[in-house]
Amino acid sequence: MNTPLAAIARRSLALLALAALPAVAQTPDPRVRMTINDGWRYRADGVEFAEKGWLNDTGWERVNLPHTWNAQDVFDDVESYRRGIGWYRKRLTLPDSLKGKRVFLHFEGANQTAEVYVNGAYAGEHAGGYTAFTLDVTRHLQWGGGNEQLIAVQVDNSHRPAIAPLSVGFALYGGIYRDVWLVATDSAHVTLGDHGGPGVYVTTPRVSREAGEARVRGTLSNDGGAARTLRVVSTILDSAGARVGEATTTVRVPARGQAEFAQALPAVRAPRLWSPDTPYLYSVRTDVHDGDRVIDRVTSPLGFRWFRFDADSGFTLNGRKTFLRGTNRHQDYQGLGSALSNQLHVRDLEIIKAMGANFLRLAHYPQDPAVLDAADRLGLLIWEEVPVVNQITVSDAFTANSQRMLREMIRQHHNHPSVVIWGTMNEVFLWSEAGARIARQSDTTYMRQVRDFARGMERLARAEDPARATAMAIHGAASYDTAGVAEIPMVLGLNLYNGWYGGTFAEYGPTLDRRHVRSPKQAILLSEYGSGSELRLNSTAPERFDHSGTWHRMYHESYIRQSRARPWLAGTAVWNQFDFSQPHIGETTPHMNKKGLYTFDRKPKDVYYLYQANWTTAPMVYVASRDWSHRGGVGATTVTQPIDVYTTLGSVELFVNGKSLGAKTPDDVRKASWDVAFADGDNVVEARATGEGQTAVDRMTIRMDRTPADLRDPKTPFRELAVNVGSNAQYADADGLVWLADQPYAAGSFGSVGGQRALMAREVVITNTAQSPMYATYQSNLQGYRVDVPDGDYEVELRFAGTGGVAGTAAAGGAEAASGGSGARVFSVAVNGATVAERLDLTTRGNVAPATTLTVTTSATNGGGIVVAFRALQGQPVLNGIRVRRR
Ligand code: GCB
Repeated sequence: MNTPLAAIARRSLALLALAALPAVAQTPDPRVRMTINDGWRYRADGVEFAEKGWLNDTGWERVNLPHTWNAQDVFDDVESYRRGIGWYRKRLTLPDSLKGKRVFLHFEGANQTAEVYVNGAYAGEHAGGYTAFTLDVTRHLQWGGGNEQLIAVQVDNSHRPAIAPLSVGFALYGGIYRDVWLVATDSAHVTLGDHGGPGVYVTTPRVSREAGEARVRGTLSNDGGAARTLRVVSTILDSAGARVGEATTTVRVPARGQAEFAQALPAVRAPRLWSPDTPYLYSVRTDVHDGDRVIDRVTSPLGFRWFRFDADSGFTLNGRKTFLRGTNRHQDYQGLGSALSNQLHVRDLEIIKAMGANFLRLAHYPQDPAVLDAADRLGLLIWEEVPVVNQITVSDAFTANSQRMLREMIRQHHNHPSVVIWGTMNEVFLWSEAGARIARQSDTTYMRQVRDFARGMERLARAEDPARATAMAIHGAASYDTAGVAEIPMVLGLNLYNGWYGGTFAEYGPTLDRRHVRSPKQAILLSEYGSGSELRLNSTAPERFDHSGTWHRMYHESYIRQSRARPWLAGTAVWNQFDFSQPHIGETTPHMNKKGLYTFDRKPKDVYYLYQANWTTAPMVYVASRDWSHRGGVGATTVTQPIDVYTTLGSVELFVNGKSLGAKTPDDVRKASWDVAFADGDNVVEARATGEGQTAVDRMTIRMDRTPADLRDPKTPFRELAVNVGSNAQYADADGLVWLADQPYAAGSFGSVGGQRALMAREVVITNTAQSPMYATYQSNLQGYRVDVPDGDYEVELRFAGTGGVAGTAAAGGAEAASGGSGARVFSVAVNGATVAERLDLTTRGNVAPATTLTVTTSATNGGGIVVAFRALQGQPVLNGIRVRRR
């Protein structure tokens, strides 16, 4: 026990032993807390005199909080979403009972700057969109005449060089997007103005299986005109609410002043330890007494646990080596943007927990208090970080704001036993100071400035909270080492995308190993890894960047395997649990990052069950084909394609249409695979898993639309064929059609003539279609496309998209696609010799690629099938999709 605290503890009036404590007294909470989320008025853009009572706001939009003005436009707009000012107003009637009390407004989050006015007067402001702030508004309140108050808040999410984040791959949704609280207290109270924090801070300096010691420190404020002598009673309650121990301290608080207190609570014998498996929560109730009256109360969560990060042994919790099985979470949600209800926040954490995770990185910013509460209760260890992402601004203001955010995050979430890591920054060398994406930093001055900034953040985090580890996440750039930045945090987070943005996933393990050698004193955590996937893209020959669910699963299977082989690794965190909005990115679905294990509207992708099979123990089996339940394929009588099954059990047998394909033992990532000969139409697939007296069954129907290998095979009269041109993956569209993977033309079948498979550049946004995944790949510079249908009348649909003003990149298996560079693409199109477009102009500027369809009728005669021919006039011809239907 350190000496000053010991002294304080000795001065405490009472340190009671457990058994002696009477039952907990049910004194009501003297503090008034209520949300004021409902009935706001909102208006976009700046409004003069918006804070004034006389301004008529009846024409403003009615909104309830949480609210963001960007829930939709992050997807609508190609160039940008609205970043600017929004005004909120609310009229609030206070009960007479609050007269004479101190009244505060507590904003859980407003992105990213907020100026608050009460009854026309400026009450305070806050910069930074992810941390809470509390304002004492007592002096602005008006009593009498109905006690109606006007709260007006100007929120602004414009780019500000002095406020992190600067350039990011996620939407900076503007608005008051978390709860707002009204808090009323006695004129003497636990201090509320401490960086938005609770004013009471609980630590557990010594915890073992035998005893858990808790300490409480805090500050009392006295806003009255006379000094007061108050008693602070902190009581440990167990999860059933029974008193376990308590400490009382007398504090004299000067008039209009503050006084600190510190208490050492009696050690809890044989404490129930907190861990992800048994998230046992005590709480500390801190009551402030004035004579017989309890005048204020703050309740803090308390969990007894201890942990350690170590370079060679990874992470240890309560003395046991624990691999951090983790994931990352952004806070946005389809249709809502960042304005989620607490229930949805909690549901996200339940999804993560049900996957078997024990660790969650809140990337890239502090999240809703409901998230931290849920992590405590469900048992998820937390890495929380401030939004210093990609780059810094070299300025005193940026440094001061970043440090303030860090302090706010730590104080606000300090008491949560789930938190083990405070993160200070993410990939800070991804962009240069000037805002250019960089591979290697060459500006040594900037590098030194970043290092100094990082050191400042590190010092602050360690001083604020010596009980937690610090971390930063870095990417592959050498600058972190040359600038001396990588060595700063206690835990080094690596964001590795081998097998997605480049290389193969087999390179992941060796990359980790090199870092372990290079950073022998730091615990290493894989803070991000992931690949993108669209629900309806799948492949029998998956490859990097194809966005197929198949590659997604292979990627994660490989990372699970390689991570497991490195016992020194502290843990891993998937990027990302949920698809999230990423403005300025095209890929397969515009403005979306599709690396989620779940979709944006919270539907599990097949890969989620890979994790569940590996990370949980309850009997489960899952046929990993929900994302590929409608398949297409080429075959003479049946189509043979793989089926993967994940299970926690020791053996699994697969039945297709009632016939057993045999039992298998799942491999090291709990997967068993079969090649299945699918019949035309619906196939019932059932997996039955058994092991240790347990069983689990999963059944689903897979529809197979077979295309005969020979399109003129009379046994299967030709009806329709659709091809996802340029792609190795097939695409099942929402209208019930499967666009097959592309192939080079083979006589009797279909395919491209000439051409190179290519992929839209990442920045290019495909517009004018609901089927963007189909357009993300194409054939470039092709001469033609052939489909050897039998003689007859046909409708031919050709799907095109320009490629934006940027060069496309080669699809993984293909040659480098030459592109029009300027985006110029003009060519003629002929179908069976008839010109259907003389000058098809797909020239596009900027990063926009509108989709276009050309539908024509034609006849196949004399066994010639359908021949589509292209002739370049400017740039190179492209084709993204083709569909041929018999009339
Ligand atoms: C990263 C970033 C993260 C991105 C992710 C990606 O390294 O830290 O913010 O979203 O990569 O998907 O590219």
